[in-house]
Amino acid sequence: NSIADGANQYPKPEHVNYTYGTAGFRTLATKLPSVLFRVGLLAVLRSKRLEGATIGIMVTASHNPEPDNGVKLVDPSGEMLDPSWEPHATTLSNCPSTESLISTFTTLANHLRVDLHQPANIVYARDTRPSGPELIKALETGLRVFGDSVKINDLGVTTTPILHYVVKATNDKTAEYGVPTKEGYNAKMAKAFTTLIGNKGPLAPLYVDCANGVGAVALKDFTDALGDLLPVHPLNTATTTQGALNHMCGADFVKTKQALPPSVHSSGVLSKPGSRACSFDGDADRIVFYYLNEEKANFRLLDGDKIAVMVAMFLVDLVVKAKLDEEHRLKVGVVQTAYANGSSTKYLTSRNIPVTCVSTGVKHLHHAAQRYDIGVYFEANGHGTVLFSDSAIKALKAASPQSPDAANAIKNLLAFSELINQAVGDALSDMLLVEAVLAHRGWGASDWDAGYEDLPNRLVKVEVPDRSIFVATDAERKLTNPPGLQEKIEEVMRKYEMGRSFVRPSGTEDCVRVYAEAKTNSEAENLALAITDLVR
Ligand code: 16G
Ligand code: ZN
Repeated sequence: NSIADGANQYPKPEHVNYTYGTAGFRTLATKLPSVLFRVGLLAVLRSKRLEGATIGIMVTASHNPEPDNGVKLVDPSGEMLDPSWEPHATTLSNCPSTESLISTFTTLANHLRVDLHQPANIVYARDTRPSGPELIKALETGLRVFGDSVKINDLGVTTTPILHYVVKATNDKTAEYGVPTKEGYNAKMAKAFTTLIGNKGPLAPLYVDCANGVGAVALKDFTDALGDLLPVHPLNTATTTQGALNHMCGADFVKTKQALPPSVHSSGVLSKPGSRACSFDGDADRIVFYYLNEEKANFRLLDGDKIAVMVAMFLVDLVVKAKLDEEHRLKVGVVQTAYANGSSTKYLTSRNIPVTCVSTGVKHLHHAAQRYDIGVYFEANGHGTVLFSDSAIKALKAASPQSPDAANAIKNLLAFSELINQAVGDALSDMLLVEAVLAHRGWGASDWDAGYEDLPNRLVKVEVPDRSIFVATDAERKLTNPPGLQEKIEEVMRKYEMGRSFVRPSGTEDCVRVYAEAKTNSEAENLALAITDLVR
């Protein structure tokens, strides 16, 4: 099979313009076969360019509705595709004809100095979407163009974070990171979680909304491996029911609606005092927690900001307890985006925990977190993880603790580094992280929630004729274009107590997003409306 055969089999639809954005390619699944074929070609190029290092390909559209699908590439370190290669993905996907695809591919291979005789290794997976198998076929056609020089590893139906883990573990020649399989990942997490919980278990039951997606499968596999330490009750696990995926459930629903999924509400599981639940998104790389407030049965959201704050505070305490000498006093920092609730940022800074603000999108947070010894990063929407630097791990392993307390703290810090996915945020691993911290603190959901009170906030989606005229700067907190708009926004903002608002073009949808927060609900509402008026 040649590029020509595959390209003819999967022609690019006319009048469609693709962009490899923050979430890779994402659109209606019916528009994607040609893209998948071409992504196969690009993944092989990247692997060959890196002398056969394993590249990952994930077919998913995360929290999007079921008819959508998408694809993104994972680099050998387990991180997102190097941004300098994103334009190559875009270029290949938009070649209008077989001829132009072949010539663009050849030019690209030359320009990138790829030796096509090198081996290539590719691992791929898909979520539970019904369009997945067809798209995987198109992808495999692309991979097969290069014959035996390409070795493939099909993980089947798996979560995004498991794919990232397998890529990272496969490329880790020291084999320290873990066995490069789903089972290896589950065993690694189960061991670390067992170390952390010890005789504190079994914990209180936890209800998990799986968004009717692949998280249900991963959760079942994991709990089978873990045993009874954490009694997990999965909800919304209908992975084969048509139209169920992400419908009225899942992390995105809960965060945007700031409400319980109706299915969780009607199940009544949260009405028992002290109960808590969490929601995964459709590919299980996002998680938010929630519970019902005891007096009023009000819905209370524990989002990515709440997770970041609790986890960072806890890790700082462990570092202090570990009494590593001053030279090794590991610096714990937090990375957020402009969407982080102002109260969370204030809470952290007032406790001397450094906070960095970066642009939206996991890759930006991940890179900023790498600059701390222990970098906690979370988007408010529940994407996030904690990164331990190599030198932090080295210091922990080399430490000679002077007390049982210090020894314990070091043991726990190392166990956290094993429990937490170092490649990308994982709903499952983050769920265990939260549970472990709660168990160590002896906290329930309301104790966790008591740290700070979120400022009331609004997120508005504004459709504009041309969103490309909106250019953001300063980690998307300000606009440089259209001229004069930022000044107007600030003028309005000043009229609201604790008012903060920003406008940015979406990276995933054809719209502009307006975020506003202020001291009261109605002020947040009015501020959002006033800024929306300026944008329209
Ligand atoms: C993508 C990002 C997510 C971000 C969202 C913002 C990844 C894996 N995903 O889904 O982190 O929150 O885009 O969407 O980076 P927006 O640009 O449409 O607001
Ligand atoms: Zn996702």
